[in-house]
Amino acid sequence: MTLLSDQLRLAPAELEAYWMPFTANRQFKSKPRMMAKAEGMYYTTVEGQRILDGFAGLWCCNAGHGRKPIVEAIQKQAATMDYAPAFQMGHPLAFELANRIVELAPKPLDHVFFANSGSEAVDTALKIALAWQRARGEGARTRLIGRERGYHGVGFGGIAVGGIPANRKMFGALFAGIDHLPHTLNIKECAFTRGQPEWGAHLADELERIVALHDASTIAAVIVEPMAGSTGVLIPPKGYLQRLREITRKHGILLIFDEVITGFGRVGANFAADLFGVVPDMITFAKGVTSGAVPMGGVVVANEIYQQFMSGPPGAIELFHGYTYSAHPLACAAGVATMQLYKDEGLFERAAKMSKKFEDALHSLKGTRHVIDIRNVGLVGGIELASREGAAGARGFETYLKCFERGVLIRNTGDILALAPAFIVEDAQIDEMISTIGSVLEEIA
Ligand code: PXG
Ligand code: PLP
Repeated sequence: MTLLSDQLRLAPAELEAYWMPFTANRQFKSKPRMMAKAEGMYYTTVEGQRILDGFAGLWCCNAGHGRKPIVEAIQKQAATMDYAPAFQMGHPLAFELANRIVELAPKPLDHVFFANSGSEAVDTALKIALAWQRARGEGARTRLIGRERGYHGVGFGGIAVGGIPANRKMFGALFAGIDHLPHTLNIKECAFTRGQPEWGAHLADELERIVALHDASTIAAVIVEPMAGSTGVLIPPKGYLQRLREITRKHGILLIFDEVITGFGRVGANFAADLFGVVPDMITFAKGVTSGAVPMGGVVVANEIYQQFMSGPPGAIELFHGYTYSAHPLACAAGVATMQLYKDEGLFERAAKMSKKFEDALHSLKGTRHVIDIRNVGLVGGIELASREGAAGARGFETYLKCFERGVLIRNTGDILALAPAFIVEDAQIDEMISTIGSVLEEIA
């Protein structure tokens, strides 16, 4: 059998069937960017062009591409046991991975619920929050608080607490009882800050206003990304997360950190909770848990939350939630091998070490045409461009396309460029990313 994927180029008609996610389908299909191979820091396109990956795929391949220990673990598991039922059964790798994740998580977060993506992880965390409040006799606490410019995936729960207008407006009334904190980006006050801005901790006090409006007895949880990735790399102001922690604790509200991007070394620590010194009640994760090799996500919860459910008759199911593919054997095999590789190669320490060089390189773009702000933490960088009159996002997308033509993969959200290289990135590769972006920005309108 010959497969479409054996061909170098697909005919236009062969591109139709696949409705691509978060993609300009017609633009792509008129000029496809088709990947064929990935190794280390590089992709190769179907035409054979080498592309330096400045974005770890989509914030996920933290150990680099095609890493042998991960590949071999997946191959071995596929040949040994493809699948085991997730409900009322287990397999040792699931327990092993949960233990490895708990070792990395801040105490007292010590139980792991597995899902298959960040979106499912978020849905799971929100449901656990509601169920936990009810289980402890606080069933009136049904409100959930998110934040403007938050991204929590694309499930109904995630878009309800999320704060991206385009991801919400097409999809009806969402669900009731959601409120949002203001986002923390303020270019006027904080442009070109390296790391955490001094300005903005007071924005956390808006939570007190929301609590006063609805009454604490109706609020179950607050969910935020400690560093907002998708909407353009928004770094938390100094003291901001601490204040959110104080206010949520005072009012019996759970605090959820969505660490789908920031987890597993991306910010140069195990989790952003560690870097910023604030421990939430739950952490959602995905992406880096398998270095992007097999889909997986999940939630790490505080011991107190798990224990609240462990009552009732011993034979009873404690939480009516889970996925066919929770703790899928291939994902668990990839996850355990990924944790081991992170440890063996000291990759989180490497991310921390490289972050200084990365910061200096990023900020060298200050003064380049169109650049109005640069933001960074760990191995995450955001470069904000002035928008073209009446064409928001056009300059960012053109920059992304031109960088790709020149062999560097970055990401744009609107007119903000984002970089998030794998932790194996070398100095010269950082320089190549920055010089490519710089030269494209000097050329385009
Ligand atoms: N929470 C956060 C904080 C995320 O960043 C999700 C949840 C959803 O994960 P899944 O696995 O369902 O996609 C994410 C995902 C981008 C980009 O370009 C960001 C994400 C995904 C794809 C692209 O910023 N974040
Ligand atoms: N839809 C139908 C008809 C199903 O039978 C199932 C699972 O059994 C689902 C959806 C949920 O799928 P998953 O468990 O993979 O999330």
